[in-house]
Amino acid sequence: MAIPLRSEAAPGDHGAEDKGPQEQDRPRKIIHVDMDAFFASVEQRDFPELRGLPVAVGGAGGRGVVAAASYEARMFGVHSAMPSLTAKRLCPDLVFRPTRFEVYRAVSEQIRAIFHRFTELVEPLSLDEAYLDVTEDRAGIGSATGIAREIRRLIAEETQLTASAGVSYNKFLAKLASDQNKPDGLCVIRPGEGEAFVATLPVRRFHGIGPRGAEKMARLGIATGADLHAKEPDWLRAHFGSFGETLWRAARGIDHRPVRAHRIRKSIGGERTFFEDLSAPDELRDALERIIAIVWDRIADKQARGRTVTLKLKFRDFTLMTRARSLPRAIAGRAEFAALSRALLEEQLPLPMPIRLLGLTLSALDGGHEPNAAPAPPSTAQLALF
Ligand code: TTP
Ligand code: MG
Ligand code: MG
Repeated sequence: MAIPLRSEAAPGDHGAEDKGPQEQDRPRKIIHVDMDAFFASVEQRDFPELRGLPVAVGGAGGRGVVAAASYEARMFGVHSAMPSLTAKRLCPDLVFRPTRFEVYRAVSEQIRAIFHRFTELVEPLSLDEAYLDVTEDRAGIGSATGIAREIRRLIAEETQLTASAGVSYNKFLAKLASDQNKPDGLCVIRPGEGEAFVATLPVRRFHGIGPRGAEKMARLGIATGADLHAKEPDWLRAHFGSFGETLWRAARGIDHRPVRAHRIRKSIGGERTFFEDLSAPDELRDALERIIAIVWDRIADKQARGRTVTLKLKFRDFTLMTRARSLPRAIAGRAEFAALSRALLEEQLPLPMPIRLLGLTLSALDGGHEPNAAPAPPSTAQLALF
């Protein structure tokens, strides 16, 4: 049973079905590695005068957003995705640096090369993190924990940056574990310990539960994994639909998703399911703008180029509609991507019925595939699940 922590597959994600039954019983050893304050740490590494200072990477201007915050900045409450003006108010001495994507990308390649010394089963989730399946101990190190230690040591040695790692028997737990002792931390969740570990955590730490999902849960009296564990499957299904089953398993530390290396990427997209169905044109336009921003960030992150934009609408009655526009050449940039997306929506207005989901995809990608491309991250696109 797949456990993508969301209710709908994102465009470009080609399912997360399990391996055959013979594979399912085999306990896995999974490591999740994630760089600490990634962009900000790279800046502090390359500009020693920034070390020890609160640093934010991103646009400092009126509409800028913090992409990454150094741990010094986080002490003031500054974090990723915060408007830069808010960050500056919280931390007047905050130093802003522009993003240097080429450098982050180069470090990302370095760390992926390190991962591949230990296993071919590497699934990057973004530039700074990946899942590794080290069930087969190719390097003969003796334990997954030993491999994680070695990886952290090599990253420090070869990039002069720190990473945190989580070791466990599935992806869901390994990711929670890598976050547990950040920065520069290691955490191991052994077989039998998953359920108890999850019980203590606030549900907002679960990969796939965005701020709005956490809010909805809070309204329903669910703050921690233990609260979630106490709910019956029927109750979860009634309140969360198909996602309820995923939540039931998450509360028990169960996740059967395999680590997927070498994905062939055919598209990049994102979509959003709304808490309340939308029909007012201005609400739809606002929602579209948010999705444009999310999807364009991903396109920029992957440096993808494509010719086709597809708008996806799911109506209240669950009928699906897609409308696409293609250019004879790759889309030139964000403005053109946004203009095509807006035109696709405007053509559909007024809608025959309120919608529950809106999505955008870029396809007909240059090159067609990217070895080891990151899958559509299960959480960030599906920002608010409910
Ligand atoms: P994260 O791994 O989420 O965060 P981080 O590495 O900055 O900090 P942590 O120590 O908690 O892992 O993201 C990796 C990089 O991706 C981050 O440095 C900047 C970028 N990023 C954005 O550009 N926007 C965002 O909203 C987030 C969350 C990250
Ligand atoms: Mg990180
Ligand atoms: Mg990360």
